[in-house]
Amino acid sequence: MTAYHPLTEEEAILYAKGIPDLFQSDTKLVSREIGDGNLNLVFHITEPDSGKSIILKQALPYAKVVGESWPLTLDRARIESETLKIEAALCPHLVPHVHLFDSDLALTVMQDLSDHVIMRQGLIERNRYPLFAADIAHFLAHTLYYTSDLGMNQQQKKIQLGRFINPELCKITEDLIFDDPYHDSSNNNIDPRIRDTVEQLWQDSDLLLEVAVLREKFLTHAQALLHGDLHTGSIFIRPDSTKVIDPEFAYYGPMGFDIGAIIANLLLNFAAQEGWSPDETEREDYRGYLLETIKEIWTTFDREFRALWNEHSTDRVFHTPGYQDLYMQNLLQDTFGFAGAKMVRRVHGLAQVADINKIEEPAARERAQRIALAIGASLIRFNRQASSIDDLIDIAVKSAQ
Ligand code: SR1
Ligand code: MG
Repeated sequence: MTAYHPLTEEEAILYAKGIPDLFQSDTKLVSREIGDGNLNLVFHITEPDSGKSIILKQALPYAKVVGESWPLTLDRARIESETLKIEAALCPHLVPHVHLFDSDLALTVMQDLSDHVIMRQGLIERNRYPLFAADIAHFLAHTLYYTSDLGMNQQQKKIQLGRFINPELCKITEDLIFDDPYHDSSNNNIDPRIRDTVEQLWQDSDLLLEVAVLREKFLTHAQALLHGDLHTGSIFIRPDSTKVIDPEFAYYGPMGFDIGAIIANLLLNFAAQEGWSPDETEREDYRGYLLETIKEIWTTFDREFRALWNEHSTDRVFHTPGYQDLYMQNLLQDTFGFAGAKMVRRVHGLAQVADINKIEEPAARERAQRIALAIGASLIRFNRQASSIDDLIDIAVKSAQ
């Protein structure tokens, strides 16, 4: 047993050499720490002789984005590796393969996906991913259905839920998404150019009420095992392949939180096209692609989720006439609300997004921030009236005019 300590690049090589059946004995390995996220170390280990490579991901005992003053449980590494295994059993082609998990070092050894790109960067470069909508809808339908009371034994679900109580990571979400952006919190990072609009949100009682309702759902609605942080930085992508990574925020929560997260991040890129596509035709063309993708995600998810329910749910009461339609409508409404909350937090909260922040021209960046805030706030205000994914598309198009 090795006592926990953050590995150096050299130690990561020694660790990798000790993994049975992975590399040749006495081989030369090269190690690079490439973690660019908010929380963890990520070592990329390659064997130049064979071209083989792996990733060692190690949790730090604090939030890297803030520093050692923000301690953070190492148990999130266990939650991440166990979630990846559940997801792999349900959709093996959509997650990285986990070779092993070392609980002493809070370290997961997994498949190297560097032949893919992080989707946020791919979208910033205005690439298109023809399989993405179907892939992510399949991922959402299968992971959410099969970990819920609809798709698994309800007693087993209660036991499984106990393995995914993730209080510290949930607290981050409760604060950074459902609290800080709605008052003058020191965690916020408000661009002075948009402070007027942000302060208006703090006075918007209709909006604040909806955020309180959404927060309560996040706190209490243990519907399914969520990924918990399903933004476009948690997806590795190629035109022919989608891989969902990083489920360290996994817990039992409301399904719409995951669906809303991915839609929110596509809409953030939609807003950011103000800066990335100076040519109006090109901008509207790419925005059209993003909106079509969102629509396809929801419609495919809805179809697959209902099919799983119709074919596999054995609980008599779940087949009560009208119940499924009501359930899916509630899910759509939650998706609107959580998508809105996920957008607002990325504009002036602690953790923002490159789609917007890397726009160099200040006026274009400001326009993107304002569009993102307008879409996010509208989705939150409107969420309980939503009846079709087209309502979301309308809100996005109107907010960008
Ligand atoms: C302190 S962690 C900040 C954010 O990074 C993660 O990706 C989550 O979205 C979290 O809210
Ligand atoms: Mg992450």
